[in-house]
Amino acid sequence: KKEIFRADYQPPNYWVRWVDLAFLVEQDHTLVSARILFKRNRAIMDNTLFLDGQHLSLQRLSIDGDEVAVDDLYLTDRGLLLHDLPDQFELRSEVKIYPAENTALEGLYQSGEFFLTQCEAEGFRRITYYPDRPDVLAPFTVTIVADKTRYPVLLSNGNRLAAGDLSHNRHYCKWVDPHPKPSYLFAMVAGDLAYIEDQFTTANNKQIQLRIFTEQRNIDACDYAMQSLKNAMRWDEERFNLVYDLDEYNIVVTDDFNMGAMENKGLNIFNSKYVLAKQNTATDQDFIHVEAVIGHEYFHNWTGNRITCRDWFQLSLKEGLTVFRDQEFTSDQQSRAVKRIEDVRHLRSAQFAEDASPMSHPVRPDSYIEINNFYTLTVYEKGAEVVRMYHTLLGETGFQKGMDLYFKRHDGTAVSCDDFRHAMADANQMDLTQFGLWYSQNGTPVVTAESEYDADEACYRLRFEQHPPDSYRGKTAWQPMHIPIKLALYDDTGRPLKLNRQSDTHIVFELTQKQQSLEIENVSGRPTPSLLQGFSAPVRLKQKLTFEDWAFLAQHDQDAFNRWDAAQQLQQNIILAKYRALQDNETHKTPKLFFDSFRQLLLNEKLDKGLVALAITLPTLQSLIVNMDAVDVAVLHRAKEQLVDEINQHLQVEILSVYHQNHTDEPYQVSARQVAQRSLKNRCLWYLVQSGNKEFYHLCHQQHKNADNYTDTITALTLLAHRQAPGYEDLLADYYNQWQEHPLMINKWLSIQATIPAEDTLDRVRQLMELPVFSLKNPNAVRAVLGAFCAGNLTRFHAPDGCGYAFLADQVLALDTINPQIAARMVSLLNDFRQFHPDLRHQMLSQIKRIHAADKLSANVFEIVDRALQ
Ligand code: BAL
Ligand code: ZN
Repeated sequence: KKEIFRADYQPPNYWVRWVDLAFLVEQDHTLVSARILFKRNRAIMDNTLFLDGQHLSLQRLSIDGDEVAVDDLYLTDRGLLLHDLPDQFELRSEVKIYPAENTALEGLYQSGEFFLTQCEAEGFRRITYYPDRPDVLAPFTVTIVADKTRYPVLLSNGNRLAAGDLSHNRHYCKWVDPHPKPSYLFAMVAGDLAYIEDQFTTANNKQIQLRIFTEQRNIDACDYAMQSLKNAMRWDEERFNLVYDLDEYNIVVTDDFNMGAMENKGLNIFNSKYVLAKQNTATDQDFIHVEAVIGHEYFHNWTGNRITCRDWFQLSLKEGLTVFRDQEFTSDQQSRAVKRIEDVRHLRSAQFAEDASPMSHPVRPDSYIEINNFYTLTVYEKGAEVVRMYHTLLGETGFQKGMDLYFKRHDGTAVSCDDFRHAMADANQMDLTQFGLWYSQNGTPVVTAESEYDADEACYRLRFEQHPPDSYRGKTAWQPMHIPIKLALYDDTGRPLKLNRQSDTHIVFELTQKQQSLEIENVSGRPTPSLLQGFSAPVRLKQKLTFEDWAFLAQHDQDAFNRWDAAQQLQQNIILAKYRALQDNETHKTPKLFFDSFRQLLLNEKLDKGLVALAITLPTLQSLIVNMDAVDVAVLHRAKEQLVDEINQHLQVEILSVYHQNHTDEPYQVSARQVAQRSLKNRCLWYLVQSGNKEFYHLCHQQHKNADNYTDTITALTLLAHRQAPGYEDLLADYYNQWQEHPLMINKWLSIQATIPAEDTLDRVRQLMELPVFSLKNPNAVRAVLGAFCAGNLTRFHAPDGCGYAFLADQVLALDTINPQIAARMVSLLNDFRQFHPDLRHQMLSQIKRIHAADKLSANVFEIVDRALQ
């Protein structure tokens, strides 16, 4: 289990000029023949070459036509070392692989009756011997030969060049990808798949053939994904001036996938969760996720594929940037305010937790044992925040200038995060040296803000100070970062003040020193500050605002994000006050101002309803825990429930009326307006059902029965099941009978039950895992049961007797022999052990130790538990 360091990067000894691959696909094995042209890297005087290769059965190998006996090779279970090589040579090899036995879902594997690949990050080495590293780029041709009846569809990257019949009922298909690419972007598929097709005409008037392939039973659920693809292609042309560069764009859908989707050049492979969506099978959120992930993979064509990563430490170069791009796409298609709030809500609960955990790492990590453990919220979501900060500092025009220069300099190459930063800096003649710390320093910086109003001078001063995160683990002393703080000030009527000579009502203050002050003159009364608007930097902001200040901002802030955040702060303050009171056996009385503020938001008809729905949604336990120490989960849960009860006591009439106002019989559409309306309505229903009142159970049953869309049906079913309201078991049974042949639908059914907050849920979970619809081999099912139970049912996972932790550890150990990537994801659910009460923390740690001590742990799981114990 070797640790790999960023500082040890060496360019390759040999480049690859050309790759020809041939696959002979049989039911029980596949023969892979490779012809690879190598050319020495003149910058390096070394004529040895290491070819990665794992789980390959080497049949033969030749160099420039000379056969090398397999016994004479330096062959290990990691690859093949070649010596004394000429400056240029042709390597030919033939290996045998067994895709049907590949449960790790990396390399070539089987899903249902078809074969497909997943190569990022290091799956290609399970297909053939190759320098499997992202800085080796080559054009590929691929020929696939297979039985025509079993595998009528044969796909690979690029454009289809030829196809035809062969003897013995076989056929072949030949693909050419002219764009040099690293091996992680290779893909192939062989199977009996149906498809839908469409065309897209690019800005330069080229017709692109678009196809989505899936098993026949799902063919009617791909239309939304196809429309999303066309929207994404148009959007990338309009917003970024980026045009598609092949004749074809193919997407293949599978139920068996470790990730969400994969951006292989010209041949994306998608987890079915992010393609299949119909009115009666997908929620609004499912539709929005489909659009976002289709966009994300498409956007990778330029940010990831045309310009790729020099090494895996630079992963955020493509992922942070592409997440930023998909966030912008969704913001332009849906509600910008809602999208921003949802993204930040996720960042602050989950990424901040990662940043504070033993797995804390910089956006550009310095070392890893298993790269798959670094496809993290930090690399992706915090990486996207870093890109967003360039945008905040440079503005849209400056940012686009930076992007243009980035493409001009680096198209067709493999580069680093620093190359991106330099392009942004040079295009704008700006010094972004200090900004580079966002890539190298781990943890979430803390910013404190204090204010002072001088009535005599009519001057308002804001004093900021930045502090290192507790989890900082760099080798050098922590340095102050370049932090953009977007801000506004409001007078007591809620009007924004003019902050400078240009009369701007908001500015971006650049905090670059440890302490720094901002003075605003001609301020005629003490204003209320709205800091870090739009969450302009991924920091923990600590400011001394009163309950009244937060209520004021919740009512007046023109920045939608900060308005929502103010409402959250009020809710959080109350829940924490109740938590402390419960611990001290006292009662806490919620101030009237809280209910007034809540009512104002709930009944505000001028606001985006999606924003109202979010503003009246209480913080999740997870988002509270991340800001607390020694958490007693059961007490925290009770504190939140108390607040829900009080909201119901004070505002049930209003909540019911908002429910009815928004419960319309308009035909279903996934429009931003309707999505917002449904989210508000269903949040109201949540409150009503939480009251335990039979009348509202009835209302929920009615919604379940009469809904014309899956959002309303599944919301009602979930609410009834979570309350274990009369009739819920029958509804669950009916659901199972209707959908048992549809894995995505069954996964939702599994998740609903895994998140029932009842004493016996763990027993239920164990029973669910015995059903034929569940398999540890299927990552979506694992996430739906194990992931949902451990991350979405905190009171049960953190049961005081530790049974939740022991259960997770058992499953991790079983999974590790099947699919180490998914096992590592699951064991990471113990990573926030430091946040909890010692009674819980010790039990979490003892399960981590138990896993650590197990025999034959994968590198994936080992790295996570080993870090936890350091
Ligand atoms: N590159 C792995 C999947 C994704 O981020 O698109
Ligand atoms: Zn990506």
